[in-house]
Amino acid sequence: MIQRISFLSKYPGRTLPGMLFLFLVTQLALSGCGSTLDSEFLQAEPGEEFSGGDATVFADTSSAFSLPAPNLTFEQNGEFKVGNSFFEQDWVVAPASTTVRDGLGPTFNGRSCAACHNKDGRGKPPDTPEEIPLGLLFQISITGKDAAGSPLVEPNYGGQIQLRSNPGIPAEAEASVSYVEMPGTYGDGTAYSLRVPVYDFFNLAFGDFHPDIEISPRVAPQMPGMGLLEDIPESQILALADPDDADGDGISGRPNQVWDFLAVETRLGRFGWKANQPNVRQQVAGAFHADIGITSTLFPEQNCPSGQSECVGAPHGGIPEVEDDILAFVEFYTQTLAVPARRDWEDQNVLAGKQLFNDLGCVRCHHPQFTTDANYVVSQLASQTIRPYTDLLLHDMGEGLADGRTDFEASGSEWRTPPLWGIGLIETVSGHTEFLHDGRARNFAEAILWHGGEAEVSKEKFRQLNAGDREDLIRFLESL
Ligand code: HEC
Ligand code: HEC
Ligand SMILES: [Ca+2]
Ligand SMILES: [Ca+2]
Ligand SMILES: [Ca+2]
Repeated sequence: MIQRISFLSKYPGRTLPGMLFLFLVTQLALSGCGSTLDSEFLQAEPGEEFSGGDATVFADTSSAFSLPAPNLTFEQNGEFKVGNSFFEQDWVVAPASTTVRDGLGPTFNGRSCAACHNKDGRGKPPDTPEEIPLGLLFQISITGKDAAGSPLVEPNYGGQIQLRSNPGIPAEAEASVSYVEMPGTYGDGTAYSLRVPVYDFFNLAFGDFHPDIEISPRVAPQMPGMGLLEDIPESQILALADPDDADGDGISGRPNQVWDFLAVETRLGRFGWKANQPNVRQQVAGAFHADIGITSTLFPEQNCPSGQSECVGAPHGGIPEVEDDILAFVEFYTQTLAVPARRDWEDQNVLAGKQLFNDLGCVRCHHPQFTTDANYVVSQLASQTIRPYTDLLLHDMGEGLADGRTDFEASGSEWRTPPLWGIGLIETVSGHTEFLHDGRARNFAEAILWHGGEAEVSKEKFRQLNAGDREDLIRFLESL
């Protein structure tokens, strides 16, 4: 039996044209808002090309996301290289002669970190309904939370759908992605089309999904700058939160509060599309566990729901499968990947686009600048002026983008503002421009046009721009 998840089905009784009508009504209501332009950003700020402070690299080739922070010591560069090798190489089925890299699965989504974060870049949904998703995965849960605030796992399938498995072990399901086009027009009459994803799940190996299943499709983000994001002082992030919209600008911004397995308490969430991971260590160990099937001291149990007998009975690759020192190398590697410098930051059109990025209110969520904390495990990343263009907070982005899955404090329509640094190089590194949490946007314009909820006013101002201004704003994004 096929289970289908589509974003159209969230509008009960409404077919596509009815949904378009909804969009139109909102647009009319908002088109009265004007913006007063000031010219604060029409000049380059000193040093603004250094997106990652001292951890910036001037690189614009396909390896632009893969370089270490330039100021690592000789010894640290060695650790980075070891971490890099464990990030790139495939894990193998246990038992194997290469005991340091065995323990893959029994079920998994990718054989290595790099399988999804190829060249440390951005994953994407499959090009055809026949292709098995790789850089796109599905986190799942059922309605409710456990004592730690975590989403409740689906009883037969766990917290994620593993589409791949070792020989003799059933993969949990097959999945296929297709799209329905949803046409729209800019204020100047130019037509565009947005694609609405539709997900089909079939060959479910352990029975139908629980009736209350919530499914969140997510693509693999690019890797640069994770250590710098980890070192943004919590106080600076919380200062940007406005949960009740006290300043009345229509934008709230809430921190996610998530379970930290090492600290054994709730901490500010920073990583992932809903900020459901508190730090790089847990993000990396969680990826080993859920994505590759590799246990660690942080997540020591094989990722096998109890009803999956072949999975439960399969040989493991050691206790744990990834040793603590290797986990630490991959953590260090992830923390110290440099951020590429801006390109064309002094170009007049780019600066005009930057002005628009300010005037349209994009900066209210894509917060331009922070100073990292003076204390950090990698001292070279401390006290840096960085320009990540994120507030690391959750925002309600409207029904159109909603996955309907709660994730700790994040509701079904809330997403973490993604960092925009490096985003202009995704095309060079990863060979595509498929943006947003599930890769549904095919370019920058579509990514902006999908913004709704708290970003509806910003989106609408963008839709009303003339073609030249739209182009300038996109030139700015390309320069990040
Ligand atoms: C099957 C594909 C896949 C594999 C394999 C994988 N990842 Fe990921 N990675 C993702 C997805 C999807 C996300 C977003 C997860 C979320 O939103 O919760 C992600 C998120 C991340 C993030 C957070 C990025 C951010 O912007 O917050 C880091 C860091 C990361 N992965 C590192 C790793 C490491 C290290 C490995 C190997 C141990 C790995 N990943 C393996 C798909 C993958
Ligand atoms: C209310 C907060 C908010 C505002 C205002 C906002 N954004 Fe976003 N932006 C987000 C969030 C949250 C996402 C992720 C949504 C998703 O993936 O479903 C996002 C995603 C994006 C992406 C895709 C990023 C990626 O990694 O795939 C781009 C590009 C972007 N925004 C640009 C803009 C521009 C340009 C503006 C102004 C016209 C703007 N945003 C206004 C919150 C905001
Ligand atoms: Ca394993
Ligand atoms: Ca599973
Ligand atoms: Ca506000």
